[in-house]
Amino acid sequence: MHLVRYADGPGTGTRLGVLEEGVVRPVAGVSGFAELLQRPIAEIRELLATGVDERADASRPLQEVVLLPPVDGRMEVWAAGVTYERSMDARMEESAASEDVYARIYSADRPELFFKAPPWRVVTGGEPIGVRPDAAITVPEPELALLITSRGEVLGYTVCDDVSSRDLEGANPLYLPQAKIYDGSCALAAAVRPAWEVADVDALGIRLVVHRDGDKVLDEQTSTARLHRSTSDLVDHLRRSLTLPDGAVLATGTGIVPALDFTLLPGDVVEITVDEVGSLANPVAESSALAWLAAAADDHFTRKEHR
Ligand code: DO4
Ligand code: MG
Repeated sequence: MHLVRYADGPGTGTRLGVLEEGVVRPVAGVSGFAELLQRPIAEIRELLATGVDERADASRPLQEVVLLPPVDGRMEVWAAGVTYERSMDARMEESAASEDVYARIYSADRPELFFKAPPWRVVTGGEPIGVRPDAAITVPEPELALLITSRGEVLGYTVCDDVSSRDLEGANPLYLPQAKIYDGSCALAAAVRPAWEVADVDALGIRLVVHRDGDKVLDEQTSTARLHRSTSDLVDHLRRSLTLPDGAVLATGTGIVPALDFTLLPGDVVEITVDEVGSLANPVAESSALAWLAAAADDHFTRKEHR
């Protein structure tokens, strides 16, 4: 079972639904994840057990709805960095002048956590991710993402692409916000797998494939077993002195970083799979092609035109 936020017609607003075997059923009276994440997990589970509208005329085949990113309201997307040894090694290589910054954060008690996106800037499967024209090296970062409630409980998991301009951060770590936050830099799979359905979050395979002109130009794998921090520790640090009234998405860092001579190009397609959680596929475009996102925040059905 997955949870999804979706629109099922122009001007109808959004709904929260349960997706099973290609059919979406609405959860009565809930319009998105923000409303859900204000509640304790026990209450959410009760709602999902009793509040799903089972009437045939309320159900929709998956292909008839517009799936939306699983973030809305006052939710925020945050991300952790340098949580895998591979990420530490890659940052040290790309930024020779400040390599000890990365070695120190990898073993420090306090993790690197950075703001990634407000809900309206997030794209989902089928929608373009962006490369900045002023960056020479753009990479996908395939990450397990947690949906956390306002109380810090983990509701479920989804797939995140923390698209990043590698050379900007490599030139100076203080460029991190520009390397990480721009149009098309944050993609989240629409479908959220409830945490209680995932047996062991510490042993999930993650795969990244980049397709270009009919070839696979990148095909790499890792596992959350290599994550150097616990998900509960990351959530705990995020919530220190930070109120999250509608909950948040927290991406847990990448364990796959391509070699330094690799960059994404417009026309590529990035495909990420996290075992038991789901998959995410996005075409790559110049970030200037993502200007429609701001308008799509009010008219969800228009997103269909950009897929
Ligand atoms: O320090 C830069 C960010 C690293 C990151 O995003 C990651 O390790 O996933
Ligand atoms: Mg990352």
